[in-house]
Amino acid sequence: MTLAELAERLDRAALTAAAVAQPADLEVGDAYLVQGLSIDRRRRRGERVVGIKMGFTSREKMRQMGIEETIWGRLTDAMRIPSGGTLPMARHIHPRAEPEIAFLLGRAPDPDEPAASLASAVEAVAPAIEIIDSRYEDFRFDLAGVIADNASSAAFVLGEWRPFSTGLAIAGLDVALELDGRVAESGSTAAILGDPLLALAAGVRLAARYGHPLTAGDVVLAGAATAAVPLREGVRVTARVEALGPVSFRAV
Ligand code: OOG
Ligand code: MG
Repeated sequence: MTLAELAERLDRAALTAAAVAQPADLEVGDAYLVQGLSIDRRRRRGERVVGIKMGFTSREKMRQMGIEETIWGRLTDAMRIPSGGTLPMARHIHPRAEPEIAFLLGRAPDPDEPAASLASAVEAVAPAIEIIDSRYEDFRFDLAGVIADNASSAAFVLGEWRPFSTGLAIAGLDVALELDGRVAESGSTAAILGDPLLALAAGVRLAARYGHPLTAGDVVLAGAATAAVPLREGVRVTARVEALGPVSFRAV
């Protein structure tokens, strides 16, 4: 199978909510090419890339999925659910939700910039929920497989943006994910590579390395602070991040 054929297969799996088998013998560089090709298909349907999401930036996520390497995927405008909005379960295969924080870039970051100076590229931060939905059977994959599948990204919800210029401390904030008002997962933003700004630095560097330099206006999801929880129809999901507030959606 060519890389373009694999991209088409994964794109169709996402469109039809039908899982496919994992590719064999794929290399990481080729996997990012497949990811780019599948995003090109979305672009041709009118979607716009609005940022990136980081994956496997916390121990909890690495442990849950058995992958130890930080990855990234592209976010498009069509993946965004308004805060308080709904996620149609029928359009997904086996979706899961995880609590995150999001950065909004105020300027183009330099891939060689240290994390400390990258803070000045951040315009605002927000609490976020990412909905992941592997296009592979049983939600199982290896490193190259999940990269080709756009790091399982399916949808995301952003809470209220908070200006970052004040130098707001974002490492060590309590995080909780609630299902119908009951805490299902809890942790801290410190779980995200020790400091979510380090996840941003990794994203800036990795995306540039694979031909996707970030720019002003881009959104960056830092990666989940806790394990992801499976969704079921009707459930209301809320993430609460200390000092940043709540964000929620309902699965329908
Ligand atoms: C891959 C995506 C990981 C995160 O926040 O760590 C991710 C997956 O778990 O399916 O989004
Ligand atoms: Mg995530």
